[in-house]
Amino acid sequence: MSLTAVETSTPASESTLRLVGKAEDAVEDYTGSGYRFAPIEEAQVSRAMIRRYFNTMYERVVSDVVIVGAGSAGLSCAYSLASRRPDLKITIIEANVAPGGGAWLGGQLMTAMVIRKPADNFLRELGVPYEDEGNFVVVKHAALFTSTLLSRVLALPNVVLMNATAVEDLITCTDFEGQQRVAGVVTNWTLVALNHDTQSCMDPATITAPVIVTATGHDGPMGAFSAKRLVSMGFTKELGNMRGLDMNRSEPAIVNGTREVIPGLVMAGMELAEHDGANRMGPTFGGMIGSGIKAAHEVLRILDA
Ligand code: 48N
Repeated sequence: MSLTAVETSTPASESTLRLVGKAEDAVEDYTGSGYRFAPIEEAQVSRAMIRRYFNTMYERVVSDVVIVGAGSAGLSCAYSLASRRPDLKITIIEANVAPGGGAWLGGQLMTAMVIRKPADNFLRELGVPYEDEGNFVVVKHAALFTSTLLSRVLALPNVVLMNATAVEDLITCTDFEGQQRVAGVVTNWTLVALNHDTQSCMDPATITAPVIVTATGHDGPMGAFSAKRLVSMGFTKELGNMRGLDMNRSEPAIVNGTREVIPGLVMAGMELAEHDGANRMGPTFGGMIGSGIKAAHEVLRILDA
């Protein structure tokens, strides 16, 4: 095996010249103990991550659309928007390390996911198999829907997902007509956002965009984040507070109610139930899909106005 020095791309004083092999030394041999990887330097791994992450962060401080919350509503919105408008720079901010929100399970930790018609159309668009039960369909495991949706969203070149990142506040401004509007989000890494009372000030960063979609859900450590912030900022008098479970009332109310709640801010999914005081629907997800798609239409209405 010919050995060549691999120099990390740092000044000679810091570089760690190490003798490693070359890519052609990699061997995929499962027959015995002959499997060999191409050589690598630790610095190459760190630099591969750092360069991409911070280049993306730098580039997306001005986005066309920011979507807060990568649950079923936020991801349905992201897919509908990004797949139809490849020209739009869409940045998804998700507080959890794992995106997907509450859509990894059906209900009461059971795995099958119920989706009422006509939201099954979206499953066919994504290529998610299901069992047809007449008025509704069942995806055998919620993770099959959510992982397929997530992979389709992340495969779109104009979408960036910043997970483990929290929206800590909304950016507001006064537009030319003298109207207050939302103009972006204030962000921090979630572990920082959850620890503000353990350190002195750990300031955030910002991402500005002409339209923000907020789909932060109704539960979890930051559920209904923007709805609550609109109240504390005085944009909204009080929270409507989500009502009891009524599947037949809640799903159309949330889909049809998805809208620009204040200039520049479109609200979707279960966060809207908290904002409007709509009923909850429990373990059926067609309303989240429909609300996400409606939010995408709202974004295009605003951007194309
Ligand atoms: O899945 P969720 O919680 O929210 P939705 O609206 O996409 O879907 C709701 C749905 O799962 C239900 O609740 C079902 C239908 N049940 C209804 C019922 O009656 O019980 O996703 C919200 C996402 C989560 O991943 C959060 O981590 C994230 O939003 N999030 C945030 N991300 C960034 N910054 C924040 N401040 C923030 N707050 C929440």
